Amino acid sequence: MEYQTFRGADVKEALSAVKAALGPNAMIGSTRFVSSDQSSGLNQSYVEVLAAQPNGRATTGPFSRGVHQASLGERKVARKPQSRARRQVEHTAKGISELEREIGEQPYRPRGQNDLASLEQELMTLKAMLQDLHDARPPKEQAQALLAGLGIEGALAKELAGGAGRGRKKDDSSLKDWLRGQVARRFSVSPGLINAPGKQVVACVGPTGVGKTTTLAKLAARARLDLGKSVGVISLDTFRVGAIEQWQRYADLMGLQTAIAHNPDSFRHALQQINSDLLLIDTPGHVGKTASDWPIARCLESITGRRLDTLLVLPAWLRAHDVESVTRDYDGARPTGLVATKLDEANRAGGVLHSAAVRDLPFTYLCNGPRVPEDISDATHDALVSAVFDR
Ligand SMILES: Nc1nc2c(ncn2[C@@H]2O[C@H](COP(=O)(O)OP(=O)(O)OP(=O)(O)O)[C@@H](O)[C@H]2O)c(=O)[nH]1
Ligand SMILES: [Mg+2]
Repeated sequence: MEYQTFRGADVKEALSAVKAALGPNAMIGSTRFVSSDQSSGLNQSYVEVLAAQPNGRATTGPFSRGVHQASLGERKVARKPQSRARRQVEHTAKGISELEREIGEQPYRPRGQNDLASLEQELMTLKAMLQDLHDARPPKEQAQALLAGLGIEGALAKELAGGAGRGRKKDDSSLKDWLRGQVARRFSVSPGLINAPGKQVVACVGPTGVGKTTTLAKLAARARLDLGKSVGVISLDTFRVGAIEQWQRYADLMGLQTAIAHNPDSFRHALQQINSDLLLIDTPGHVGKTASDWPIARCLESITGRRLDTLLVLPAWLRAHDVESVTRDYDGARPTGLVATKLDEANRAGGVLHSAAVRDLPFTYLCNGPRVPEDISDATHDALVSAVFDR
């Protein structure tokens, strides 16, 4: 099918030009709103429509360059606006009458009178076209598009969206509800980790600056103030400036036993010194690529006789691909659970689900701010689904 180009001040005007040249059954290949470079001092914007005859034969239009221009009011179109223009392209594959029906209800306003209203009308038309295209996609693709908007991608998105086509056709809102159920079923949670009876050790591992120390301080405060437990901290972070002083301040405020360990030997020594109900292990973010670069795994291995939970801490704004590779980087620490931090800073929080997917780890805590101890909550299924979907 050979397409010709038609231009007008707005969609309606361009379609009139199409109709005049190709007749009422013309097929529309695409419409686009073209906004040309204002610094050139030439005309700023117009609508361009590519159209062809339904039988596929091109006709010779009334304009020698093959571009059909409606009057465009008093405005002149730059000769080569495409080279510098910003474009919004919409492929429609629609008949002209269908398009005209869509915009028919809206009153025509000449561009010069009310540019803003006219622009709004065009945007509404484009939006309606996009929605049509979205609705015409198979349900599985629609579900994957919704998941992509939440930061859930690739194989995980495919897996969660599988089965979206079964049963009655779903609109966007019921498809979203269905996906919430999928996420709740697919991922496990382990809320109330520090509420367990008996002696317990919780270590936080993860990249630099993700919120390990802050999360542990929140847990220390909860255990001390809400549960009345004795709490000790061993910090393996001799790397970051101020790390030791930071724990000393928390220790003074909350009455914690603290120790610093520089290597596996001093760690074992500290383990014998601290006999609290809950022992927290803080680690530096820096991670070497080999086990010998990173003695923390050996430290954690020396913990016996107490339940050990090693939590991989990841910020909720991390993208899926990075989440997966960071999760693999921390295999050496043998994480048993996940903490998603910085939910308050994330536009999309679905990326962290990729960590649980690659290593089948449960979510334990969700952190949505830096305040100690307020900004932490147990990772229940409801809280996890809401963190991912209700942003
Ligand atoms: N907005 C927001 N900030 C957070 C959150 N958790 C921690 N922070 C802030 O993030 C910064 C880094 O937090 P830390 O707890 O020191 O991070 P870390 O992982 O221990 O960092 P390193 O020890 O340097 O590896 C601090 O300014 C915290 O206040 C959170 O959930 N939301
Ligand atoms: Mg730290």
